[in-house]
Amino acid sequence: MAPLALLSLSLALLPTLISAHGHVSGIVVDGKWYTGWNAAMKYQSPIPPTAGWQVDNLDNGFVTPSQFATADIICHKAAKNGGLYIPAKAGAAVKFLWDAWPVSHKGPVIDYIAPCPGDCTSVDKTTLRWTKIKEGAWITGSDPGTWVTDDLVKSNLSWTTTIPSTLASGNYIIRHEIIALHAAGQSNGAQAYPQCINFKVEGTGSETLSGGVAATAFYKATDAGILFNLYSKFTGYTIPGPALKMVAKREAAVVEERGHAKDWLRELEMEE
Ligand SMILES: [Cu+2]
Repeated sequence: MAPLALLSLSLALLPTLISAHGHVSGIVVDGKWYTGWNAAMKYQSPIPPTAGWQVDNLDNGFVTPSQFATADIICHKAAKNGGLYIPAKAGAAVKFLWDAWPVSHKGPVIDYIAPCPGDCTSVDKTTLRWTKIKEGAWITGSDPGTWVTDDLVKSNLSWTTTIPSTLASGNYIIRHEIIALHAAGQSNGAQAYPQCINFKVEGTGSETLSGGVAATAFYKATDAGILFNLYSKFTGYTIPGPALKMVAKREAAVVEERGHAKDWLRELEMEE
């Protein structure tokens, strides 16, 4: 009866897998792979240290608008500091690899960075002040239209951001976040999935990113980009959160040969 028992076990697991939202389980910098976090690691003893912050989301859950002013919005639910760092040069491309993402969960993808005053492996997350370095959301169409999350899914569940090249050497956390809008037409329906990862940045720049914003002040339940009906006719979308910060000398729109891509992707570009 063993094969049958196994079969029914896999059938029991199936709905969980289908509805899984995923985690950033890996990060690639300079062709090297680093472990992010996967909630299943919680069951390992001892829990292995990772550059990705530990998140207590075995339910693959999310942070709701009613929790946007609480500490859970900082690095996801009951997040604990990651114990390792990913070494990266200022200006390096950082690729976040999700282990799952449902295509129905369309919405913005946003990256923030915060310096750690000292050690990111022990910093009090509520003291972190974040600067938005990349954002993307609506591409074209409506009801529901095409979104950067569709590209994320098509790119083998990956998303790439760039560490500002002007950044001073030091310890930083990148907060990479997807906000799913499939239920955002009703109040408290948007779903935030923030993921934090520690980086040890090495560079020749002097930018120290003062003037960042606390994550608990990023979003309000009634923001145009939070309370938003994906299943309606619309011609635009306002990405929530603080403005994309100009860390470098120039901020450029990255348009990438897409007809209506103005709002698709904005990223800092450096002038050498
Ligand atoms: Cu879901």
